[in-house]
Amino acid sequence: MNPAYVSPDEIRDRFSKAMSAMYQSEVPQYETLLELVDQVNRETLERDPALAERLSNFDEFNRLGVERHGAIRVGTADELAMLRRLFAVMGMVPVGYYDLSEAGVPVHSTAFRPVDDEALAYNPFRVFTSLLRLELIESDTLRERAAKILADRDIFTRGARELIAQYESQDGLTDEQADRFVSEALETFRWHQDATVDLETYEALQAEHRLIADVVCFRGPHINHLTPRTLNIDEAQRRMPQAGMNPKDVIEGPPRRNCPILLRQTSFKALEEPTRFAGERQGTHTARFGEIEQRGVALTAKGRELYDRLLGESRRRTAGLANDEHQRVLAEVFSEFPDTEAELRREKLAFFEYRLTEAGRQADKAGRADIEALIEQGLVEARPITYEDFLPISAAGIFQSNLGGSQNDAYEGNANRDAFEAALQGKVLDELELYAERERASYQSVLQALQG
Ligand code: OOG
Ligand code: NI
Repeated sequence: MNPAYVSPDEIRDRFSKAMSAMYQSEVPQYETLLELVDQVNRETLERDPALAERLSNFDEFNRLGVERHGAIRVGTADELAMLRRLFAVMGMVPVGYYDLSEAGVPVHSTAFRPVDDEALAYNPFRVFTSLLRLELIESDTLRERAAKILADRDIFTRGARELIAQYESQDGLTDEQADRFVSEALETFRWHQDATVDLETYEALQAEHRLIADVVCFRGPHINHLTPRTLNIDEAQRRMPQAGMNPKDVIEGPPRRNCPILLRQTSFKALEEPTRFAGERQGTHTARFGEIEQRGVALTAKGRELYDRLLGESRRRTAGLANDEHQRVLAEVFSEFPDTEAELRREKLAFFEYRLTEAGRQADKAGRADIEALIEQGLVEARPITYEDFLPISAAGIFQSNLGGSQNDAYEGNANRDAFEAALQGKVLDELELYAERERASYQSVLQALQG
C-alpha cells in the first residue's frame, strides 16, 4: 500500500468509534448499556484472574471495549451493492448468507466484516446487513408503492460516493480523505425524524410487516443497534431493569457453559420515537435498540449440526418460559454437547488454532506424534477460534422482540442466495471455510516445526 494511505483497518476503527458516538447521542439508553457492560466486565475480570490472564495472553484487552457489531436494513439491490463498496473501504467483506424468511421476516442478510486475524484483532467491527425482499409481499399495489418510494431515495451522500470511487481508483485513502469518508459514510446510518411518506402509507406498510415500514419510510437505513461484548451476559441481563432498560425476555443462543460456544445475545427493547410524517402529522416509530453479545468458539459443520439439533429439541421445552427457567432447561438439553476443550477437539466439534509453547520452540524435532499428544506434552497449545458470525434463529429472535412479535408465515422457506448475490454484485464468503483454513494453516505450521 502507498505509505501516504491509511489502512482499511484504521478507517474501520475510526468509523466504528464515530458510529458509537453518534448512536450514544441519538439513543441515550445505549450509553447506559455501555456503562453497564463495562461495569460487569470489570467485576468479572476482578473475580476471575484466570480469565483476565487468558484475555491478556491472547491480546484481547485492547478490543474488549469496542463495539462488536451493528445492524442495518436496506431496500434495494443498488443500495446493497453500494454498501458492499462502502464497507470494502474499511476492509469489510460479506461473509455468510442468512435466510430470515424461515423465521417469518421478509429479509435475507449477510455480515460485512474483516476476515484476517490481524484485522479482527485490530478492530472486529462488523455490520449485519439485511436486504428487504419486496417480492415476498403479496399485494401488488403495496409492493409497487414500496418499490416506487425506495426508487426515489438516495441513501448515500455525494461525498461518500466520490470518496468510494477515489478509494477504488487509487487503492487507498489519505488521512484527510479517510476522515472525510468516515463523516460522509456516517450520514447513511443517521436517524431521520422525518418519514418520507404520510401516516396512511406508513400504516399500510406497517400492517404488511413492521420491518417493511422501517425500511421503506425513511431517508436512510438508520443503524438500528450497536452491540458491545460482555464477559457475563447472564449478569448483564439481570441488571438491565435496575439500570432502567427493558430487556428482551430471554437470552438467545446456547446456554452458559464452561467452554462457551458460538454466540449468546440479548437486547433492550426498541424505543418508541416521535416521528413526523408528510403532511405534518405526528406519530411514532419503534426501531432502535441496544444489544449485547458474548462470543464463544466457532463450531465445525458437525458441531453446528449438534447445536441446531439440541436447540430444536429445547424449543418445545422452553416455549413461554422466563429466562431463568429457559436457561435451566437449555442447559439440561445441552448437557449432551461435550464441554471440555479436549473433547471439542477430539470429536471435531469446534475449531482451534494451534501454536508452539515456549517448550515447543525449544524442543528437538520429534518424530510423528498426534496433536493431542503434543498438547499433553506441553509442546503445543490450542486456542479456541472465536465465532465471528451470526445465528439466524437468534437474529430472528432479536428482530422479533423489536418488531412486537410480528411474523408472517407466508414468507417462510424462501432462501435465495443467488438472488442475494446478484443484488450484492458479489459472492458471500463461506464462514466455515474461513475457520477451517485458519485451523489447517496453524496445524500445519506447528507440525512442520516439530516434525521437520
Ligand atoms: C438485525 C438482527 C440480527 C443479530 O445480532 O443477530 C442481529 C436487525 O434487527 O436488523 O443483529
Ligand atoms: Ni445484533
